[in-house]
Amino acid sequence: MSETNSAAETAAPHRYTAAMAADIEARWQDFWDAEGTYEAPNPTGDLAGDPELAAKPKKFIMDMFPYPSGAGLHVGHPLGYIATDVYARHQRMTGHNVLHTLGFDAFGLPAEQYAVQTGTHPRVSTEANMENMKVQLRRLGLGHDNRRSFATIDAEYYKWTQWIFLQIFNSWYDTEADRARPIAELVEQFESGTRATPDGREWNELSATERADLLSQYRLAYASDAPVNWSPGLGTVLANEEVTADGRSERGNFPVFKAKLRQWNMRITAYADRLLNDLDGLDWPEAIKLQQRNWIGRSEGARVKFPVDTAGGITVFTTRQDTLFGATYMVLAPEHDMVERIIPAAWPEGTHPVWTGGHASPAEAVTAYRKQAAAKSDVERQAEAKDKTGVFTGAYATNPVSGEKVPVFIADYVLMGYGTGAIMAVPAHDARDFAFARAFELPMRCVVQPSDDRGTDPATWDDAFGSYDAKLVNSANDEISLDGLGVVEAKAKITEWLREHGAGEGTVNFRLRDWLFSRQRYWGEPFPIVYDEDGIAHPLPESMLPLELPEVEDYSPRTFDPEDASAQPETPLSRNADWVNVTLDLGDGPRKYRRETNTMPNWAGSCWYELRYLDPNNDRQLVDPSIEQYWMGPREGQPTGGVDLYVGGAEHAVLHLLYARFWSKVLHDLGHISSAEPFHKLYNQGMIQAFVYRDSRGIAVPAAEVEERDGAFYYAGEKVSRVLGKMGKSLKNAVTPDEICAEYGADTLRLYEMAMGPLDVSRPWDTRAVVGQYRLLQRLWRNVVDEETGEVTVVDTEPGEDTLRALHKAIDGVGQDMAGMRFNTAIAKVTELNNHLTKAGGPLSRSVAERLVLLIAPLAPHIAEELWRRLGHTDSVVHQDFPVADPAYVVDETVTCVVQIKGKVRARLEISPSITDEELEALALADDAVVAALGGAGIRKVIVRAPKLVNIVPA
Ligand code: ANZ
Repeated sequence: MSETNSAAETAAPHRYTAAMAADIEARWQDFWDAEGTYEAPNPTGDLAGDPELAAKPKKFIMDMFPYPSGAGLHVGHPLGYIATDVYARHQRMTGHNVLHTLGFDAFGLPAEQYAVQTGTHPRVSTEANMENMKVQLRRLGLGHDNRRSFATIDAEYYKWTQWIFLQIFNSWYDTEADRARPIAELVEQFESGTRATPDGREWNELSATERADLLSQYRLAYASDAPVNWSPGLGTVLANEEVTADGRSERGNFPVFKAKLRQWNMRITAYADRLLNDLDGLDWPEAIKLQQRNWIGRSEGARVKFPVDTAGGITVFTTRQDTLFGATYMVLAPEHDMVERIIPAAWPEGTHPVWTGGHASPAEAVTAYRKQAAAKSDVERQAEAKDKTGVFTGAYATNPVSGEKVPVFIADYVLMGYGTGAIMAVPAHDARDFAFARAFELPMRCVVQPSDDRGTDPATWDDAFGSYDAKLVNSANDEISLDGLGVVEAKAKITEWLREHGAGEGTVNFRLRDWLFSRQRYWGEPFPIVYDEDGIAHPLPESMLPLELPEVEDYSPRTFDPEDASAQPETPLSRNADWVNVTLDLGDGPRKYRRETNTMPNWAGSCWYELRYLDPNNDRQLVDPSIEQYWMGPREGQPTGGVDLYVGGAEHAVLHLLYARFWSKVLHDLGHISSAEPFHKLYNQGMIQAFVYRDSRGIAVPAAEVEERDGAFYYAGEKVSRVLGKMGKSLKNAVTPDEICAEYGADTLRLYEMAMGPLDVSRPWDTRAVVGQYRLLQRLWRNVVDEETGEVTVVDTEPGEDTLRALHKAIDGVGQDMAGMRFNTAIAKVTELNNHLTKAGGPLSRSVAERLVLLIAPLAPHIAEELWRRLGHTDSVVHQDFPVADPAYVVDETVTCVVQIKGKVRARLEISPSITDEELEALALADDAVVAALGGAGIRKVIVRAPKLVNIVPA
């Protein structure tokens, strides 16, 4: 019977076809649901009383949960979900109690924008989208514990999101104890006088408003009037993390302005050090750790005070206090509030005309320059290659070590939100200061001896000398000399001198800012906060939670001209007077209150969902502590606890992952959870890319209808161009899992997605290649089932030596690959074994057939379940033991294959002499040394000469 013989295909009644796959898959999916096959038991009380569970190690496996978008899934979306499912299934078969489920992240801008576009209420469209996605996902045979699934928009879920908000609101960071504590304990300190109020008055002398204001300087969630990112085009304010490097909104790409608005913030900065230090104990990709470290941005330096005759002094933050003798001018951020205090009425005698910008007075110059600076984003202001602009304030300050008078400028390259918003400029050693000093003809002094041959006169230099690896010069006064010291020693010495002279102190500065936590949106969690008639914020008591989002007619955000920075945001909830104005009894009798009308940002719901999976129906606690301890508690190798494996896209490096870590730490400090980190191991899957075809006008044409002729591409007779890009509806290249399931079955789709390449590398989708995995399953089927009669063909005799070797080698390799998440090479090995068995001919030994089925079960669970049952078993394949290799058969003669990249040998692989070209190619591309040598570069061509040589030509 030949595979290419289509007559045979239709003739054989028991052949594995798409129709048979559909039948098998639907049947087992129903069965698994009905049986609760994937339900993971929780410990009930003490584990000691549950010896069966106590004997099993636990594995908590998670995916970054999806937004229920209206577009539905394309084949790129489930890549990670299939991978975690394969891994989870293998873990189950190796004796773990596995928790794996999937919820929906259903609040937030995308869901709301879709609702606005389609004119339906966000709840209606979101729920419809979730239903649709659930159907799509169920078809893939994902082994989820469905009892544990929920959506962040479920009131029973966001009740606890609100509850956590109140925990954060009701706590403060005790820097001495280095942890969050209940705010009531701070109030006790003020009451008893162990902590003084800022102006020394007694606590009971303060008015209610004064107390509230004071406490809000400590609370971990607080409202404040600070300059925030305001995007009129989106109609809402945004967190720093949601603003792109171009200073626009990540969502929608609208301009973002700095505006002073009263908003809620989370004091994530209190945790900066712990967020940084605890990264060390996490098993995360180094690249993500680095992004978090950079985002937190810890800088060690000093604050130095430069006296100003007219107004006290200006304090700067510097990381190069060693260069203090070289500070020849100062710069304030244009918004700095010292500016008003220092400007004189008129330009001082002899002011350089370039410094005044042509303005008649300092006040005029400052006003004009501020206007210009306000129109720019922080990113634009910091762009390196740009001409430096600024203006003199007319004031001078005194350099505390050189005693020199230095002019004070305002310039937009100094940002208000960093350090103290003021710098000492050292033009000889800082590139930005150098450019500014050149433009404004300011003096420069070399204080670090250049290690190259440029000499010590900065007037002759082309750029600043910024190296740390050099010695100080020109840095002495009557009391102190730094000359001859290295940068590190000089820093220590000058810092000490500054401290002794009350002129400064060593300090650590962070780039991290507090997290802006309110949005002018409808589709989010309402804040459990009301305001009394004096405007004091009160938390709702737990008994009033959840505070449900009211059903309203008009949920649309109010948006404005994207360029109109002066527009004032309007919250959709504020339009509902009945909901906003309420009479409540918060413990002191019925009083009138006004509700907070902002909503929480879409990040809130994903900040703690891992905890709710553990105990989703608990209505007394967010999670039972013993259950949390069981699944997430710290243990050997996981000092801060957390989920055992978390898989998702690398785009969440700072936002979600930083916020979730912060919430974990607060809940941990307050004693609600034992884990101090949410996710112990993080893995970023690659993307499934797709070819985008464009016509001569540059418009994308339907990829499925493009024909290839002699290496060129045609659509409707017209030649089109082809590039690799994202997959999506708008690019007309989306392929849905439903199409592939209909054509081949879900098991084929699963295998194909896992076989495409190493999981963490992006790969192009190729529908034509899917059939390769379909053939594998057909051959597997045919090795066990007679296609004519449907009878199982296995025999009870033991296999020959040759087959035992092939079998045990596969068992050994596949087991290791599964545990290491190298599913592509696992598939290559299963294929190799299956081919060996096909070639050997004759009926399979039962012991071989069973182990073959168990090997493929994590990858293709439906066909495995079907074959397992046909082999006579009455219990599910899902909880069988994964086969164990007999070492005696694993060692085998191998040959060495050389892998070359651009002709250079990069790896040597020990492989079986009978390996096929395809298997060898997969192994070579998955090899660590090869991946490293390619450094993320794409691949143009792979030449394979099995078993000796693979030659890779990078793109
Ligand atoms: C003097 C100096 C000399 C500096 C030198 C650098 C090199 P990081 O490492 O990112 O923390 N700076 C301080 N506050 C600033 C602000 N609000 N806006 C713009 N720049 C600011 O950078 C710290 C350095 O950035 C500080 O050290 C300061 O310039 C500048 F050879 O002070 B330095």
